[in-house]
Amino acid sequence: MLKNFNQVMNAAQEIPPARVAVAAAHDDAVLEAVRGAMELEIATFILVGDAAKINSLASEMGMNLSKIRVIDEPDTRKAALKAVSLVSSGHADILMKGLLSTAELLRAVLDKEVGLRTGRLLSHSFVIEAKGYDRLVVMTDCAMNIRPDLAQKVEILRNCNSLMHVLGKKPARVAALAAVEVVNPDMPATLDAAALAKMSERGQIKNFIVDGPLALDIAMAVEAAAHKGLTNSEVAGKADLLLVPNIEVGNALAKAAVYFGGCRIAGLVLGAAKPVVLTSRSDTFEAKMLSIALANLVGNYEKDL
Ligand code: COD
Repeated sequence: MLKNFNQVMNAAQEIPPARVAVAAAHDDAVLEAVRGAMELEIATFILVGDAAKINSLASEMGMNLSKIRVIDEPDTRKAALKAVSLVSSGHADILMKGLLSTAELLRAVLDKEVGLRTGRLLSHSFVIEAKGYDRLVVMTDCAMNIRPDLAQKVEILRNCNSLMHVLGKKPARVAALAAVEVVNPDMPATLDAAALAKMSERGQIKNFIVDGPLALDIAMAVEAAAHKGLTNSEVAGKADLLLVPNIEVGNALAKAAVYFGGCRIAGLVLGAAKPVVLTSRSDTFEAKMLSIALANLVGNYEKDL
């Protein structure tokens, strides 16, 4: 079981390095992550972006680019398509977001010609390391699907299969998040959460134990669950995975974890032909490096499936 990001980094160093194609790589945090990942030998890189900016940033940082292929494409949309095509053509194993918007990168991933579509729904997962917890906690979907319906929430969970396997959480305990623990027709999130819990109970969702609706405190704190009398839930207080109702909740939750909680975070798009490293542009180089390590572990596991 991988209980924290140090264990994730160690595990990633034990498997072959991934070949990563970076879209719009002309960014200092991206280049720091590239340098860090190469030093730890968890990845090699092809950088697509504004080559003049990449070279000048690298020289300011004292970074040696001699072992890295740089493809000059200053236009971010074209850089995204080029990086995606390097992955879909087998020249790279993982796609990584650089200095461009999430929507721009995702549109390239969904491109009908060169994209990484699989016919499945693609979704995003954050993994957070929160102080005081004995496990890494996954949050999904905080960045891609804006307002998923019930069927899409089931797909979003299924996309987490490999990630939860890599983290050693099978079956993973899933809290379908809402604001309360009772079904309230005025709060649509509670209806989906209750349906997902029943689907899980009836075996319609494999590899996960889902309970909901659950508020965040009840999902994460055993004492809070006991206080509210939720002592017979298999998930309350023990959640491994937080399934959020929509992108606003997810985005705020993930950013609160980083900015208020000081958590380390990693982010991936799952369900595509290959894993995609997708963190916010403002995330640290460490978050990007942790995401590369995790993406490599997930990709390495999936190649043997
Ligand atoms: N999985 C698989 N296929 C998809 C998905 C998905 N999640 N989303 C769209 N598609 C396919 C559709 O079936 C269609 O064939 C094509 O892509 C276009 O669909 P649209 O018109 O809905 O797509 P877009 O380009 O308008 O939007 C897709 C985005 C992923 C860009 C959009 O959902 C989006 O902007 N998401 C939020 C991203 C974001 O801003 N995140 C910020 C937080 S960091």
